[in-house]
Amino acid sequence: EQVGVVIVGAGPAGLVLGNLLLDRGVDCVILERRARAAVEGRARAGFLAAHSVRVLTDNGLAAGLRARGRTHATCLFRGDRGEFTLDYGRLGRGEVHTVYPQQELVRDLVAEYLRRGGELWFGQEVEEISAGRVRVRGGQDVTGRYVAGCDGHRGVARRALIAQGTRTSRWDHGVSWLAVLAEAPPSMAAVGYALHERGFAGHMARTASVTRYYLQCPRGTDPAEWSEDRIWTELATRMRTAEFGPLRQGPVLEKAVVDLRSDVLESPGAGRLWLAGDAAGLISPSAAKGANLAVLQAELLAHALTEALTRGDETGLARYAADALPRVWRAHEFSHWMSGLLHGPADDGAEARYGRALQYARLESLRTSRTHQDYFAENYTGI
Ligand code: FAS
Repeated sequence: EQVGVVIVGAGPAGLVLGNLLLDRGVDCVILERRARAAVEGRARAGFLAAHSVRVLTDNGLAAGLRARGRTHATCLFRGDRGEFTLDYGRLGRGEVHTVYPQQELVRDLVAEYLRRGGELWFGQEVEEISAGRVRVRGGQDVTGRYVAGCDGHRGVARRALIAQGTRTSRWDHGVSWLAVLAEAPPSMAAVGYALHERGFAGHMARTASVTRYYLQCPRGTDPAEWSEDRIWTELATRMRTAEFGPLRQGPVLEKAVVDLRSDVLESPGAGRLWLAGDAAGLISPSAAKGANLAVLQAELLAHALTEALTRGDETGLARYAADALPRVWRAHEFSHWMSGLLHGPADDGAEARYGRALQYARLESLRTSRTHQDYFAENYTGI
């Protein structure tokens, strides 16, 4: 029989959407290709924006992050002219981040969705989506009045919408990051961004005993080229530990290469297929926005689908793009600016020298201009 909404994907977008729909009395089912343990164990994002915390709190989904999340309100920048700290919680709109690992949030959202009586089928890979019908590999078709594609950037839903003629806008930042997860306490109380002629290095707490580090690396880098020793040595160089003190080291739990690319679908849905999260567009992790945009879009889409299914009013769906895209593009613009701040040119020569001078001019402006610091804080934590 037909449900109200078939949701493809149990990541932040699909799970927030499913919980909000159940809360509004809309029947839905979530189809997730991975096993529950895999979904709940995948370490990715870690910084929740104030808006995301508000959405989760207002919808009874914030018990875990309230109990175990930690507010974060400072970031520091290191360059060849020293370091400075921005207490962004006292700048701009005074908003802070909540540090809460994405896999913990996903675990909370799965538990709450099931507690609310939601149907969530793990190990069900969707092969095809057409006009409200979803074909599951080796299983039966599931039909819904609407389908919500929350299956990430390489998902079926995105391909289905592009096949219907939706165009993408895309940007390749030309930079890759070696994303490292270390079993080591944070080395500093702030988010650390280090600019260095050898490339960017980043430090982001995840929990009291696990820290994420990033190292800018050439496109096409194989993570296997980076031994633990080489990782810590390079981080020490770029983080200028000789000048600012040592990093707290520990075993590397995970290392992966992330190519910094961004794209946005010009329309995140049409007819009976509507997308949210990475399926609707990918944003580079430079400014830690991806999971936060997923929550933003899930809330907007939950409202629009509820109106359509309970009152037959599709105005919200027709407005979804107009409501979501200005905020999505604001996040992309800031993330793009941030990428230009963090990453200097790899090669040398007149253009590279010009690019590096711009990079340091941005840093100097952020260090000295209170107006720029307010702008930074508002966009860094805002969505
Ligand atoms: P997801 O990719 O999380 O979820 C999609 C789900 O759909 C998956 O569970 C997948 O198994 C399932 N699926 C896919 N195809 C399917 C099919 N055919 N059938 C059924 N199920 C299917 N964002 C931040 O905000 N802050 C950060 O600090 C941050 N750091 C990051 C660090 C790294 C290394 C990476 C890779 C990303 C980071 N991100 C960060 C971005 C990241 O968190 C994403 O934006 C976020 O997971 C998006 O959530 P979803 O749109 O739900 O997609």
